[in-house]
Amino acid sequence: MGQHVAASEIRAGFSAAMSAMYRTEVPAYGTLMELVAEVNGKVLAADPALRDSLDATNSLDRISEERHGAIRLGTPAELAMMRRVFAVMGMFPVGYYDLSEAGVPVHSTAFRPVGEDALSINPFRVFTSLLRLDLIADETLRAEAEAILNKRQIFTDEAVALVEKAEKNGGLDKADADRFVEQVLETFRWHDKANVSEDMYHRLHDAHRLIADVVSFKGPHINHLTPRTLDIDAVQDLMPSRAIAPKAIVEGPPTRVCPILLRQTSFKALEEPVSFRSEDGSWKSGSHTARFGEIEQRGVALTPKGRALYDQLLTETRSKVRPAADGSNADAYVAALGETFEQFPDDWAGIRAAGLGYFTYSLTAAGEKSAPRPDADIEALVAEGLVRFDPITYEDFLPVSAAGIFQSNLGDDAAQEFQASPNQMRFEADLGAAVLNEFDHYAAIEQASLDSCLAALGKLEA
Ligand code: OOG
Ligand code: NI
Repeated sequence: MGQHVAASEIRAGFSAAMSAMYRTEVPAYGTLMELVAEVNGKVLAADPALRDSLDATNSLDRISEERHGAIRLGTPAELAMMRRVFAVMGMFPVGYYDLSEAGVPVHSTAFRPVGEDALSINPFRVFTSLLRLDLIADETLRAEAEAILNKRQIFTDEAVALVEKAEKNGGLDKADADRFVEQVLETFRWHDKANVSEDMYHRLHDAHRLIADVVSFKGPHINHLTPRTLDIDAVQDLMPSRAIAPKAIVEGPPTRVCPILLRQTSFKALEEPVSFRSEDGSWKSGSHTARFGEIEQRGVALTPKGRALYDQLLTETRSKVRPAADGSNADAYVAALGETFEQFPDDWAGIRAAGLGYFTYSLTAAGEKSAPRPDADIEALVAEGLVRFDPITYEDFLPVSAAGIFQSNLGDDAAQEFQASPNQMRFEADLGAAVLNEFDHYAAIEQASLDSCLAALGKLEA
C-alpha cells in the first residue's frame, strides 16, 4: 500500500472531475466559466489592493478553481452515506438551512472544508438537501415516493467499499483515491432515463416539482456548479452577450465597495429530454427541468451582530419592494436594496470597528522588523501599521438567496406555502452527526491569526 493522498488533494481532484463532467453535460456552464475567468482577470488587473489582500490571505490561487455544486437527496440513508463520502475528501457538514419557509420541501447543509489551510488549497462545497416527505400532504403519494426511493442505490458498490477502506485505514493511496473520484462521480451524473412511469412523474410533479426531481431519477444529479466571480454585476451584464439569460435580480446584498456575505445570480433551468418507463418495458419520451447555471461573488463573513443587521436590512427592503418573479420591478427592488443598506458601513475599518465582520490579522513588513511590543494592544498595533487585517471570506450560503434560486428554477407559478418547520434535530439524526456552527469556525480563524501576531510581537507566549 502506498502513501495516503491528502483529503484536500482528493477534494481538488473531485472538484475538477465534476467540473469537466458538468461542462460536457451543460455547455452553458463552460461559457459561464470563460466569462467569469475573463472578468476576474480584469478585476485583479484593475484593483491592486484586492489582489494584495487575496495574496496576503493565500486565497489568490483558489479563486479560479473555486466552485460550489448542489444535490438533493431522497432518504436519510443517502444523506448519512453522503456524509461519509464527503468526509474522505475533507468536507464536513456546516450549517443548517430550513427551506420549508420558502415553500421548498427540503432542509439542507453545506459540505465544505473547514480551517484556513484546507480552504486555501481548495474550497469546494456542495449544498446538500434532503427531501422532506413529511411535508407532503397526500399520504398515499408519500408512501409511494418512499417506496421508490428505498429501492434505489445511488452509490456504486466500489464507492462504498472505498469509503469503508478509507475509514478503516485513515485514508486512501493514490490508486484508490483516483478510483474513488471516478466512482463517486457516478452518483452525481445525469440520467435521462427516469425510474418511474410518466403517470407517477406527473403525480409527483403536481405535489411539488422538486419532489419529482428527487424521486424520479436514479441518483442525485448535480443540478448546478457555480464559479466564483470577483464582480458579479459585470458578469450579469455580460451574460446576454454570450446568449445566456440571467434571472432579473442578483440575490443577496447590494453592490458595495466592500462585499459582504454572498451575492448570487443564475440562469434558468434547461428543459431536457427524458424518457419514462412504461408498464410494458418500453420508454416514453418527455422532458424535465432541473439543471441550471449560477455564479456568485463572495464577501466578508459576518459576525452574529453583522448577520443580524444584514437580515434586518434585507427584511426591511423586501417589505418595501417584494421582487416579482417576472423581474418587472427589478429596478425598484435594486434601488430599495441600495438605499436600505446605506445603514451598513462600507469600508473595512468601519465594518471591523462596528464588530460586524470577521478578519484575519498578519504582520506587515514593518511589523516583521519591529522590536517586541509586549504592552501594545491590537488597536495600537494596527494604528501604527505593524499589523494588517484582511476580511475572512464567507464560505457558506444564505437561505433567502437559496430559496430565491430554488424558486426561480421551479418556474414562476411554483410558489407554494408550507408551514415553516425547521427540524435540525431530525436532520442531524438522519445525517448521523451534528452540523458545525459556521460562526465558531470564523471566530476561531480570526482568533488564531490574532494570537500569532501578538505572539510574534512578544505580547503572548508563543
Ligand atoms: C440548491 C439551491 C441552493 C445556493 O447557491 O444557494 C444553492 C438547489 O437548488 O438544490 O445552491
Ligand atoms: Ni448554488
